[in-house]
Amino acid sequence: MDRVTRFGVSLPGKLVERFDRTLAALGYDNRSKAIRDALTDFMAQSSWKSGEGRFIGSISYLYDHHVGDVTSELTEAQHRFSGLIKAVMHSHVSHSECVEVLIVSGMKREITSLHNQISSTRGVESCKLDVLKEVS
Ligand code: NI
Repeated sequence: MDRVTRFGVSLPGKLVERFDRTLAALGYDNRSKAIRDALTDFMAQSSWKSGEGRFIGSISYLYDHHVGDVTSELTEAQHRFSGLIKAVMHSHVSHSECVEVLIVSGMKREITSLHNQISSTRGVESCKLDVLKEVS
């Protein structure tokens, strides 16, 4: 693990109170771990906004498998982006609905392209991209 650096941060009292309540609700027992997690997420989101490089993340989506050709269209998309997709999880969450989660690792433009393709497929009700980290 990297060497630990201590630094002081000045924050409004009300923000600290809200932060501590949030930590308690989430089960954190110290601020350092929560701040580390928040900073990591902040940096992943900002590098995603400004960067063009390689990223690791997930694309999760819910669809009704009875609608049109949704199943074969999603399968086609997965084959087209097979170099990007590291793992696929599928769950039959109800009689008609399926949820899939794709673990992706690759160039931002490819991840964006796959996300847009899945989001715009007829039958997909909800599609979410979650970026975890920029790969250096
Ligand atoms: Ni299913």
